[in-house]
Amino acid sequence: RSRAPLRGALLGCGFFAENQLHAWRELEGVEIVALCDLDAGRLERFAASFSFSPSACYTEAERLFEEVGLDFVDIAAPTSAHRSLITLACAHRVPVICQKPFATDLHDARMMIEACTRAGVSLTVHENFRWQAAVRETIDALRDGAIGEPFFSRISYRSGFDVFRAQPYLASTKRFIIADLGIHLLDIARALFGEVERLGCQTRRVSADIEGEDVATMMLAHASGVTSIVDCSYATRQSEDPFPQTLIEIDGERGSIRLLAGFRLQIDRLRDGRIERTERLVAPSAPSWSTPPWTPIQQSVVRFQADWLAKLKTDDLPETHGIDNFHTLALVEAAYQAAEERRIVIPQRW
Ligand code: NAD
Ligand code: 89Y
Repeated sequence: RSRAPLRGALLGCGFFAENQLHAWRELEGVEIVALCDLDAGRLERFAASFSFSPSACYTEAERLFEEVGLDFVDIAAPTSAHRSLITLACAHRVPVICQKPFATDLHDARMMIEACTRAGVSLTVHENFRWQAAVRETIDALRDGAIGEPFFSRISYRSGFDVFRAQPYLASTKRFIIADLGIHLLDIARALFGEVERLGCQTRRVSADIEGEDVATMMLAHASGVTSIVDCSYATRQSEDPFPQTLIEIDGERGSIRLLAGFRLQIDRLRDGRIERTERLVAPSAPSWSTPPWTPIQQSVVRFQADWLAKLKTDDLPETHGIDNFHTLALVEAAYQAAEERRIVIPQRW
């Protein structure tokens, strides 16, 4: 007998929530039964475009939690709203998925993780870049031992794409590219090479029209012995903009991996004294609702959410559970501190 679908609510119905809702609708055994947004107009437009009845729509999360029986909430509201929403979820014993950056600082992060632990509620951070097809193939190639022990990497994201059109709030935030985008690259660095012992960082603001930094270059010393350079820019003008691709280079004792623009995964392996090259396309398959150039991100949302559902069935922790993601957030904090104080910083550990 098939089980009743899990009942979820989407809290925050803005730009990115659309992807999350589309993705839930692609997956079996789950249904978003209620929506919540503080902005009634936005909520109404969102609900209409996804055919929700007005009775499933709430402008106050508290009322939603009181009136709707839920198996989980998916929080796509801004970071500043996360703590109060997670506190409510804990009070109602409802498992949480929460968008990145999940906390405004590490103290906030600790409070939320501890509250969820006390309430016996699972907390998973919606960290999706490591689920992009091309990035996951790169992670798998490294873990399969394709190039032996890695010692150097560059994880790079350079674009001039106008992200402010869909996400205007990014122009007025004091902390921009590391908190918004670098966070994903730092998470990929952790997925590839593990925890970080020391971090240095240089930032710049190139665009005169925004408040925060739009360029950052970080150097990470991983406990595993790998050095990685994590660099990101939204000020890079190129005739062929790779947005939103992350490019990755990894050097290992027995070869090298290159994730190149155009989703080309190139692996050079040392075999019998010679270097042999393989290359394959690791492009994402586009969901029917995808809106290029966002396809790789949109596909990763489906994969992240599918993994969350799968882990629920096996009782395993999703990769980016709260404590795991605390370490990604700690790298973001360390990067800002390193840039501001012009020194190497030791990231906090849980
Ligand atoms: P947005 O401003 O377009 O949407 C956020 C919505 O949340 C707004 O409609 C707002 O009214 C609503 N909201 C605010 N406080 C609320 C509350 N207390 N309860 C209910 N609703 C509330 O923002 P966005 O671009 O959709 O970003 C939302 C989150 O998603 C951010 O944390 C952002 O970093 C993240 N994001 C993630 C990715 C990714 O690839 N993982 C991409 C883009 C954005
Ligand atoms: O908000 C950002 C994210 O998480 O992925 C890309 C993005 O939408 C713009 O930098």
